[in-house]
Amino acid sequence: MAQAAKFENILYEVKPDGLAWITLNRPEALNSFTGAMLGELAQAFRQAEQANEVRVVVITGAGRAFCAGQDLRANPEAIQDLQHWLATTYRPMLTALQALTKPTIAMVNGVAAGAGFSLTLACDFRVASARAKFIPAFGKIGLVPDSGMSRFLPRLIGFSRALELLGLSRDLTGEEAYSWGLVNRVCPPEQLIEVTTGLAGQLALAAPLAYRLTRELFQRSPELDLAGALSLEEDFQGRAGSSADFKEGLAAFEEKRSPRFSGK
Ligand code: LHQ
Repeated sequence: MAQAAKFENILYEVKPDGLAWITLNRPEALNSFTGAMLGELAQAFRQAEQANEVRVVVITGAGRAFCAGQDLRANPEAIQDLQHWLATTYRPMLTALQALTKPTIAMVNGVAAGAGFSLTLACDFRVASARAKFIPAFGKIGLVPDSGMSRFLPRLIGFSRALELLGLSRDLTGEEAYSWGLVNRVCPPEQLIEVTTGLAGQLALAAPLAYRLTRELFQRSPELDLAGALSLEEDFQGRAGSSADFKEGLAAFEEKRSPRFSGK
């Protein structure tokens, strides 16, 4: 059953196919973040995590933009004390997003600037319209990357390219972002929903526990030496191997059919 929760700055809708669609909904300000919107996003991520029927979460923007980063007018306190603002508004939002055990996709329909660019990086996957633009923005106003960008971007595209983007305040089109390995899919704007839904549909069929543990292995391995990485793999494989999904995977193999994973 499709359901809609009440928010003022975002739209939240769960479709019958198990996709939760979260739409940043301030198109008149290019969906730039306000404190209220960041609070609603954190709440929506927690809601999606708790809802059993949600298999995949898609984040996008209403109108022509994905998100223009921090609203530079709406919250004067954000500009006065950036450290406090980041810690009390962006951090809870990003923590709730990272705590999602379900796959997350940023469907980048237009410009993604500053913290809006960062939000796309904090998602597991990025699907970009050819009309999308990734705009670092921070350097142009004398700021450093925030909202997780310093962690995510160099891991995705390497130190040198990340520093080129931020150091030169260089924008990337959707096509360039694809050729740099920053986005997983790029497509004409009119195919964006179809391509995103196709990817989400495939992810919804993946074994949820194995997906979650695989993501954590990749997140933690850069900080581990080989012995540490092997230990973590052994631990997680032990957990995956004692799951109902592993039994189902083996049964499906024997019966020459597609598996139906429950996440248990
Ligand atoms: C906006 C915004 C916006 C308000 C467009 N705010 N209205 C964290 C913590 C604390 C403080 C600071 O920051 C951070 C993290 C960050 O995110 S820093 C980066 C903040 N973002 C930016 O610097 C981007 C500013 N925006 C732009 O450079 C352009 O608007 C872009 C390149 C995104 C889009 O350009 P256009 O397609 O030419 O659109 P536009 O500039 O005409 O914008 C349309 C409207 O949206 C316009 O309003 P208006 O009333 O004049 O029609 C803009 O003022 C408004 N808007 N971004 N961030």
